[in-house]
Amino acid sequence: MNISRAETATAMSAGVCGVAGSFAVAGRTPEFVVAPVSALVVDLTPGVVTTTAIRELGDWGQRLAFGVAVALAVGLLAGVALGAIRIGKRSEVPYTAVVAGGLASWLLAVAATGAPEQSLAVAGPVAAALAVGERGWAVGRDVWASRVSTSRRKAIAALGAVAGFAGLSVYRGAGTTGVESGPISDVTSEATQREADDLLARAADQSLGVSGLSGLVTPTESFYEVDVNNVNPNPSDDKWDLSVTGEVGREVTVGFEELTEMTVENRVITLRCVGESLNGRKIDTAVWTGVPVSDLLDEADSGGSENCCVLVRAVDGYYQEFPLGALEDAFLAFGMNGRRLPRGHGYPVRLLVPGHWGEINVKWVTEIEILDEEQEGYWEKRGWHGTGPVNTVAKLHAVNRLDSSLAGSQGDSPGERVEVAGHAYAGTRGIRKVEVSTDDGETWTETELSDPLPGEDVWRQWRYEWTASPGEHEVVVRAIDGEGTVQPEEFAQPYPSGATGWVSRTVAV
Ligand SMILES: Nc1nc2c(c(=O)[nH]1)N[C@H]1C(S)=C(S)[C@@H](COP(=O)(O)O)O[C@H]1N2
Ligand SMILES: [Mo]
Repeated sequence: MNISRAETATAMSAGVCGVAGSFAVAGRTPEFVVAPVSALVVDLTPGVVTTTAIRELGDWGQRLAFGVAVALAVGLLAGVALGAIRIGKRSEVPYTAVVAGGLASWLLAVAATGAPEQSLAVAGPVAAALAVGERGWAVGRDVWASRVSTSRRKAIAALGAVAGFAGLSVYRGAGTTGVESGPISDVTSEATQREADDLLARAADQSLGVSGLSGLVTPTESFYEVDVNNVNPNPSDDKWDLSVTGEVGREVTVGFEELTEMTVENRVITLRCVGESLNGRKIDTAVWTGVPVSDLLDEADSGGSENCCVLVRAVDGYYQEFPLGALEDAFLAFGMNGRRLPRGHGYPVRLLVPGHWGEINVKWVTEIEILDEEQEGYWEKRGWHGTGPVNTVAKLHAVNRLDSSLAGSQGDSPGERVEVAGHAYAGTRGIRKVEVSTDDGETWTETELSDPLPGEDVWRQWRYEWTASPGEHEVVVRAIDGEGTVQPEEFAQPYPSGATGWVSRTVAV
């Protein structure tokens, strides 16, 4: 069976236009046709491949997976279009291919996304591309005939139109973000809003204000984000609920409104991903607003000591298992930095488990199942050990040459005033001290620490300043946690249990 160039070009154009049209309408939401394809790609990728990609490619691994999904979706729709062209060829009725292609691509998109209306944005452009193909390449009985050639000018115009449409769609879709998050006072009391705002002000106030060092609370838009899927769920308040199931006295389900009517608190909590490199930046802090999980657990009567653990499930198919004990201090957050949780961080409600690696801080949480036997969670199935408490770390993120006029008290001493700074975090163990060495670990000095913010699970900033003589200095930093334990020196990669070791950096003066 011969496929002409005109047919291939038309089918590919239909594929591109279908995906582009979908993006223009749905943006990066689950209604975008690529979303289910991407989820499938992620799901079918073996754990070793995922883990290697995380190690070798970092965030690019995820972009690559998304690129593959886009290509697959284009290919799938092109295949549908090609089938439609085939049918059209056998029919005497004009525009059979257009109708067949439009209908088939709509059905496919509905099957994939479950969104009939948005799927019209796939079918329309596919049909349009087929119509342009049929009208543009050849007219009359020889439609789609393999030897019919077209003028170069027509071909270029058609490709230009496809590219233009795709460009406009990307531009339009990029602005479609799903839920918009208003202030928490939309769903809770003004007093809670004020308290959150006060905590934010206090964090800003207590930040050491070192140039190049982020504050004690991370602005929401720069808070790191880790998702197993490339497209985040987009649940609404009224469709969302959370159930406590499994080994419980009684199953309990709460809707969003009910949850916000429970005892609401603000908490400052730091999150850190087990997959981040030793001096990486997948660690951040926010003021969270929500309710203690223990209130729900009591209601469900989950207390039995025969129960070891819990399995927490989310809208995106993510699930994590961890000890029941850790859940008892956990928090169900619906606010972040004084505003509703943004979609990327788990709208409408996420779990926060103090002192534990980010991975069990399940976003878009929907079910807490109490288990009497252990199971493996999403990342543990892929070889990670990230359900426990975080490792202690002191980061070194800022190195500043200070204005020499500030070094006045040093008189004529040769060298330069140098400031080094970073954050230190030890989960609920807390940070007691951070020490720095400017001679590769020979001697150690205590650094200045930011005043602690309220909360059990909050990082601190550290800062140190000295006069460095000309030459190279190996600066090393280590934290001592609230129990007096020095951060272990031995280096380990993030995989599988989180990075360990002391961060060091060469400072040349
Ligand atoms: N439902 C769901 N929850 C999730 C994830 C996810 O992919 N899906 N990623 C986890 C991981 S690995 C981390 S480190 C944290 C990151 O939270 P953040 O994106 O709000 O920073 O969320 C955790 N919770
Ligand atoms: Mo993570």
